[in-house]
Amino acid sequence: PKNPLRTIDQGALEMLKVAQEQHIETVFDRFVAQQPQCGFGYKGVCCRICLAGPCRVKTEEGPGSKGICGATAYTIVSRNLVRMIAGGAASHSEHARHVLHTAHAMVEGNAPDYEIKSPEKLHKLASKLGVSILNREDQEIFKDVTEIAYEDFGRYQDRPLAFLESLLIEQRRNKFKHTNVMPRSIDGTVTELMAQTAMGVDNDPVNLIFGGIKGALSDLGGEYIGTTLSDILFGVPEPIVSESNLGVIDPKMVNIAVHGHNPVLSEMVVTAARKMIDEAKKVGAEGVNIVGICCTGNELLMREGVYLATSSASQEMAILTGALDAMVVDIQCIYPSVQQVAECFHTKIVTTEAIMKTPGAQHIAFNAETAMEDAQKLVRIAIEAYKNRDPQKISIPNERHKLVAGFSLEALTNIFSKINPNRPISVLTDAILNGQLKGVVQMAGCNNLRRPQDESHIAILKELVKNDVLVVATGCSAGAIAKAGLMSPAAVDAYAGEGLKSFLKTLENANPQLSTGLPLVFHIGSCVDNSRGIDLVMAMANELGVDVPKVPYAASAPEAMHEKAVAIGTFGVAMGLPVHVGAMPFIEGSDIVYGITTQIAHDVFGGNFIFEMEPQEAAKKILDALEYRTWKLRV
Ligand code: BF8
Ligand code: SF4
Repeated sequence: PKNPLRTIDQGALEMLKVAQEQHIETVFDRFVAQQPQCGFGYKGVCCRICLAGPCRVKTEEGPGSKGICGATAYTIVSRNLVRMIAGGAASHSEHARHVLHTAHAMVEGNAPDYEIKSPEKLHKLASKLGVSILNREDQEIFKDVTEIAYEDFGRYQDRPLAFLESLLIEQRRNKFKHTNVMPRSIDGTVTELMAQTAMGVDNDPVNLIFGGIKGALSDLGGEYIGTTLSDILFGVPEPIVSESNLGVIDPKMVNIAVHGHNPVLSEMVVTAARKMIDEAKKVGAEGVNIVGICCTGNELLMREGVYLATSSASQEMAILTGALDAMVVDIQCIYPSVQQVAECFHTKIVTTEAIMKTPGAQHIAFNAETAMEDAQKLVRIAIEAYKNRDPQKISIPNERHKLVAGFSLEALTNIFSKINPNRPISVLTDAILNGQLKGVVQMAGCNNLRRPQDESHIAILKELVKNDVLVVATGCSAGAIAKAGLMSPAAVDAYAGEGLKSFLKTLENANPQLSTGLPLVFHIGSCVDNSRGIDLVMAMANELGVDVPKVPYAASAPEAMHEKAVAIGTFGVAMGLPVHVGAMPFIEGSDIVYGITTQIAHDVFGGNFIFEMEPQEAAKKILDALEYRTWKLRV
């Protein structure tokens, strides 16, 4: 059938009807058209890393069981997996590098539109990195910090990534040192992995996977650079009220979607839009409405309260409303199809980064030096496009839900400190030890249409909160939850178990300064902000006086899709966490690799993958993993 119900997002469902009526092709059609997907690729046993290939593992035994060079299934599967991790690490780190370039331009005096919004975060980070803060100007301190970050990208001396090291507790630092997976530079590790996995090099699956773990730790280092520097430049998120789903697109306003991941430009677009209301009024609109998609949306939601229009699998739907005047994209998770859909409407797609262009779209190169000017140009493109709207084509779903976001670790710590100022994190760990909470789960990751969009996110979430798990969420998992109206205080009464409910109420009562009730789920940010989750685990391990494998904390990526998600899951395991993944990675072609990721990883790092596609089963397995840890903590 055309467009079967492959989403549970009510806003997206409404727009799918429009797509069908107007015969506009979307990701949901293409998913169907791709079935059945290649069995060799799915199992990870297709190799095309040299021109003798492509080779496939066709038989159990004999010459057909290997590639032309003799590479066996375990070699091919692990090389492919490790290359995905390298791709993820490269992506997150490229994002971080861009934030770093902007920060650096600012301290050099070449980016006048940026400033240090959070000196507190700068001082804290500087101290952790060993940068002196006594009697020094913030600009000078920040300069030293950016230099260390640059070293982290390119260091060749045998010293570990400074940002990563500053994030880790001692036990993890030692573990990574002893297992030889501590990266010394991000760029160096990604390059090394490409070399390690090239034709005729490493074919030992254990050595390859350990290389992958090093790559994943570089990814985490990159994420942490991205998160911390963004916090310094744009502010540390604090609880903030906003709304989500496609109904936030306002027919009376000039609507601009900012889509992708990097806040450096989109932050400026928000500021520019606030100043350009009069220009919008001249074309008959009431103002300029910025809405977010994917992680750029999450970044702006967390810091500015910008509406979150939608998440990855439904990105085309924002254009189908007919009321989106421009979509400004930066990098990652942007479907090439947005331009094709936009051509059916008046919507302008504008790319802004040198490494991300799309045929037919306009490109406005973003420069840190001229950021505000560039941002104004972008807003003006949308204002111009507004004039070309076709009122016949406008149909915006009514779906919009209130939400509370902005839970950085600083914000959480602040909330906990109202109960225990000296040991804030003990508020959380005590609640686990005394049975009020079952533990913490970090829900992360993407949409993957192997199951209906958002279905697994929501099903797993409901099961976890019912069982008194405190859920923190990032990326498109947070998006799914927000769009469904479950990131609101109202959802607490409807879905939380008694323990979680009373925990949240206690926090609320101790925090009368909050202008809103606490939500069912704590939104901790974009995908690079998975590093905030790791920061929280470290704080919990410290508080409990144990290493991470004993902390009742798990991660879940119910609809993992991007290479970045593969990297995140892998560092989660290395960090010592049970990591549920609801979309099978391409490793089933090798029992050995499957065993390494589920068993050996556990023996060495104390974390392991849980591959479970069925959401109810997945929730049960996650709860079991938490329960086991809590039980061990108590005995
Ligand atoms: O970095 S969750 S689909 S938008 S990769 Fe992409 Fe996945 Fe969404 Fe954000 Ni993360
Ligand atoms: Fe085939 Fe080996 Fe070349 Fe891969 S590296 S394509 S298995 S010959």
